[in-house]
Amino acid sequence: MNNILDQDRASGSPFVMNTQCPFCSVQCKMQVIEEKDDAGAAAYSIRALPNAASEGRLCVKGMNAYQHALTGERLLHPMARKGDRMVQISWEEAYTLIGERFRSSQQLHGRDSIGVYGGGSLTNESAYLLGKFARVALQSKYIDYNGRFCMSAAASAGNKAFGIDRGLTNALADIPLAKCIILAGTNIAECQPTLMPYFTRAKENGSYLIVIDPRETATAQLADLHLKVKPGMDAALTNGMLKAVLEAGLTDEAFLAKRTRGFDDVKRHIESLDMADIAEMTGVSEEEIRAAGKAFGEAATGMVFTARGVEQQTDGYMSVRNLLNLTLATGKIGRPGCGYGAVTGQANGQGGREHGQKADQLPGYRMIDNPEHRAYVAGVWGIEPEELPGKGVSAYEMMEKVHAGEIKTLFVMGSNPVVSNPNANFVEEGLRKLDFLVVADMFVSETGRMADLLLPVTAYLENEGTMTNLEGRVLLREAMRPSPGEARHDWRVLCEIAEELGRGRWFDYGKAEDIFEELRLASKGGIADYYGITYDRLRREEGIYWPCPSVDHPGAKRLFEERFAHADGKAELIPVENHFPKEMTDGEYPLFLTTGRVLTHYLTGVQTRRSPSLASRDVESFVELHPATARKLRIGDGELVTVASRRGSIVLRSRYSAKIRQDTVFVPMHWGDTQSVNKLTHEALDPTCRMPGFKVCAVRVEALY
Ligand SMILES: Nc1nc2c(c(=O)[nH]1)N[C@H]1C(S)=C(S)[C@@H](COP(=O)(O)OP(=O)(O)OC[C@H]3O[C@@H](n4cnc5c(=O)[nH]c(N)nc54)[C@H](O)[C@@H]3O)O[C@H]1N2
Ligand SMILES: Nc1nc2c(c(=O)[nH]1)N[C@H]1C(S)=C(S)[C@@H](COP(=O)(O)OP(=O)(O)OC[C@H]3O[C@@H](n4cnc5c(=O)[nH]c(N)nc54)[C@H](O)[C@@H]3O)O[C@H]1N2
Ligand code: SF4
Ligand SMILES: [Mo]
Repeated sequence: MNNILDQDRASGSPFVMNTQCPFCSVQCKMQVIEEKDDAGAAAYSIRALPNAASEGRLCVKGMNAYQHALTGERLLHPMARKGDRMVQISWEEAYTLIGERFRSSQQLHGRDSIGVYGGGSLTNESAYLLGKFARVALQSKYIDYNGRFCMSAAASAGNKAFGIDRGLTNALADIPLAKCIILAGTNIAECQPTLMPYFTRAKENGSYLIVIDPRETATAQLADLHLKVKPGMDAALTNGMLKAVLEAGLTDEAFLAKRTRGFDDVKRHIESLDMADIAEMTGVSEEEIRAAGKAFGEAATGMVFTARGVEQQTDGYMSVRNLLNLTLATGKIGRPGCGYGAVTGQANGQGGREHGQKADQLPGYRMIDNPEHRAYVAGVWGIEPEELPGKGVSAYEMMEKVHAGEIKTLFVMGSNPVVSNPNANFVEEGLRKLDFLVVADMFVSETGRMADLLLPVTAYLENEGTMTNLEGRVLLREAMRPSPGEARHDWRVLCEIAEELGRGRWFDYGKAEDIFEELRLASKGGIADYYGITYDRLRREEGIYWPCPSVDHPGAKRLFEERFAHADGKAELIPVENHFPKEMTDGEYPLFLTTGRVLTHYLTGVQTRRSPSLASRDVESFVELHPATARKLRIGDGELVTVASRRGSIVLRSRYSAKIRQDTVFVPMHWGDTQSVNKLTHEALDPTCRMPGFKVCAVRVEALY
């Protein structure tokens, strides 16, 4: 399909671009139409395009995304640090500088002195290439990406319980068929707004909706039952729901016997727990816990969704596993209207985690410490398996290595780590110690401000490539706007740096599709098998679910209808302990802080703070707190307050809300500098998936004046 309806811009006719939203994981399709008047002034309009996931809807972020891409604040030229100034340099000078600095870093301090830090906004092609770049061009083991903070708990839980990690185990079209739905720590109304009609349709069909969240969010307003849990207590709450299911005899014994292993241990463990204790710990009454467990157990069909509320915890992996225990114990998976979904966050949060940006993974979800997997990928890349480095460390642990001086050079592509890492003051201190920091971005982010070299890259209107949405459906994002200034595509920058480092023969691609062709091969036979997907098919069929092992395979919409992905075909249940957050409240820090999102901003806000229509709705951060809590602290509504934890303090404006628990305050994550909430968050990581506990720490709130 030609996505230029009329290229004759000189004649004043509109320039029509078909593309996909750069923000969340729904990946709504749209048209951006540019019209110029006689004086050359441009006006833009947006048209939603029909698309199986969004069904032709767009949210306010998607509608206004073009504003950041077209702002005058884009980074247009490579810039290098000269003293305390950044000066424009040419790409040739930038590559020469990288060549010199990377080579000297590795000669003096070893190959692993260079770290690579990627992101879930990158296309599959760039994410795949970034993994290959770290392993083949730099031969460093240190690569990880921001998805560690996003998807790692659910990904590990899916892998261990089911043998595979795909965001949704079924298509979105299954949602209206579910008779009971649990939304745990997921605020879909603000974070994936165009998905809401799937849930309202389910409700119209008689579905019972349970929302688990310490706040009454826009999503919770749709709920039949809202469990206003204490932050960090989802594992215990789920134990309570499992107990209710057991007490009412609502387990699916036939399913458990035939399709799963491990339930007996879970049963024994649940029987040993006391419901009154669980109610006390979680702040949810026994009646409500029983009502939730019973409603889910009794429903003929049901689905469970989790997002960061449950996952960004120091027991995120186990909390998700417990919700998978509940799904499996009631036999609600692998048939219409049944399944589990980890609601993926970033535009390519799904694809970005499948093809090798993760410290321990190679393309197609192959593992870097598995000799067969290494041999296969080395074969595709044309190197010896021994040349592949081993497993690195997770994103925040890379920051610890930066702080400790083990990583001396850092290459960041598609992330703003100084704002998005927990314990951000420590991270900032570490980044200042680097010998050389390179940031490839469309803007000068907070991390970019610290860089020695800034590389301008292209945005969603300019950069073609594939993205995998939250369902595991691969989509081709067409893009055709010319690059502004000297901005280059991420993948091209990687190829050119590899060339500079004398590794160009492994990075010889003319266009994004050439990289995808290699990715198909590299993923072939892996868990996330893309072999059967081609650009031609994507243009014809709109989107294709993985695994798709051959070009005549339709793609797998619903997983686990016959078997799970473990060798024995069975899913695994394990007992989960009641867990408390790493940092509890006390006299000095008496309130729980939880963090998250608002509708109109995206992640660290680098893009949305540059879109006037979005920025104007929330121009600054805030702390949401219950009026009763505020009155005790003598804090008025809309007043400046300090919010302090053991790690730092920030100044925010108070926002009263009777919708939040009285022992909890909420701060969004979309602002940096003096409003960066991660200056407060705790550095403790989940022991299995290395996810930080972004969703709970202890704070004190005081009036500033
Ligand atoms: N508008 C907007 N949309 C986005 C994004 C954005 O930045 N802005 N980011 C995208 C990305 S990358 C992601 S990962 C997703 C995130 O999507 P979500 O995970 O849905 O968003 P959050 O606001 O981080 O957290 C969800 C909810 O968890 C609740 N919560 C906090 N602590 C707990 C707890 O202990 N238990 C439970 N059960 N709930 C808790 C919060 O109150 C919040 O309402 O959104 C994507 N979409
Ligand atoms: N306290 C707290 N902290 C959190 C979270 C939370 O809920 N609470 N959530 C966590 C989660 S879920 C996530 S996903 C992370 C995200 O955190 P970050 O990784 O910091 O995400 P972004 O703010 O999207 O930063 C992406 C940067 O990449 C740039 N960019 C966008 N697209 C591209 C591209 O195609 N190429 C290149 N080279 N650059 C691009 C943007 O301009 C921006 O500067 O934050 C985590 N941090
Ligand atoms: S932010 Fe998400 S829901 Fe909104 S338009 Fe973009 S992809 Fe769609
Ligand atoms: Mo995320």
